[in-house]
Amino acid sequence: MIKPPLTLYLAAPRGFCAGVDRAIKIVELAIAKWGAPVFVRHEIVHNKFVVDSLRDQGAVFVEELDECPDDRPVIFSAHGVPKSVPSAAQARNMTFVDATCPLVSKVHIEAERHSENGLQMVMIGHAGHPETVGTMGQLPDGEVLLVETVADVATITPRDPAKLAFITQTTLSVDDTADIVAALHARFPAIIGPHKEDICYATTNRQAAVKAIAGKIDALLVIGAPNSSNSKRLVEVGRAAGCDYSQLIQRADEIDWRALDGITSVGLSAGASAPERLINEVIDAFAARYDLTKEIVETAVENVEFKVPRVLRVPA
Ligand code: 10E
Ligand code: SF4
Repeated sequence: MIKPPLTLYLAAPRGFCAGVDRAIKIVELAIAKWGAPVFVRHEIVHNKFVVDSLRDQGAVFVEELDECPDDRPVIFSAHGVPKSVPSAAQARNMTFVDATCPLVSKVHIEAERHSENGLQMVMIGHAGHPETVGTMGQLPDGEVLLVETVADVATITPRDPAKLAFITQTTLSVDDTADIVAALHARFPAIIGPHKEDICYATTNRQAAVKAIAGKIDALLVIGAPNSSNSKRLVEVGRAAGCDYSQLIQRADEIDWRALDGITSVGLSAGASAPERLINEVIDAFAARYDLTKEIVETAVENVEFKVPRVLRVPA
């Protein structure tokens, strides 16, 4: 069979970020240290394949702390938890390890600092997402006003418009967030916040890499889970940058080959929680059907690494 030619543009960076890498290591090291079962509150990262593989190693995934016994260790997911969660674990004398990404913890600390300075917070984020729930839960109810869109900015009613600060979820669209931040500054000139927003390096870099390929491709495939905020944003960025056929897939068997009929170039990226083996699986699936030329489009080099908590470090 003669295979049709196809160029596969591989966005770089893509896939695992330092916070995901650390969170997975935390679960593995906790199982090695304490044995199975180790409980994990919420999916450690939003990826079924990561979760399944840790479950095979002895992790038990639950949504709430109430579902964990007092006498087994529990890990909090990389997305962060409201303050009430570690407090409840402490009250029950549980062993717990917080796998919240340090870049999410940084936002928690920002919120607390502003609140101590008498400012009410505005959070730009997605309602109900565990990171937003965790970050808002650093402060008492009512202290954080959530905005999801530019239109929401007009609807919030702060206690004192002169005493406001904003924070953001780390995985938002860089461009959409810039618009929301501009609307906040326009309505509340005294609002203070980070230099731009709190979107992390990994989110920013993956979106920039997708933008760099979107103009050259007939289709974009992003590997990631339907509940992965940063992965979904990559699909939106691809569409906004001109690639109309931008799709989120969990793995190779979700590729709609009929929709790709007649195309000659495809872009491939992966969310921060998608393992590289799923990326390789997709590349192999293309290689089986096409005479493939691979081009890596690298827009940034990442060398961020986060240490695991001291309790899990092997003594030297
Ligand atoms: O849904 P998200 O993108 O927030 O999470 P994820 O598990 O897909 O990727 C890792 C990102 C985290 C932990 C949030 N900063
Ligand atoms: Fe941390 Fe960013 Fe990865 Fe979230 S996406 S875990 S904030 S590095």
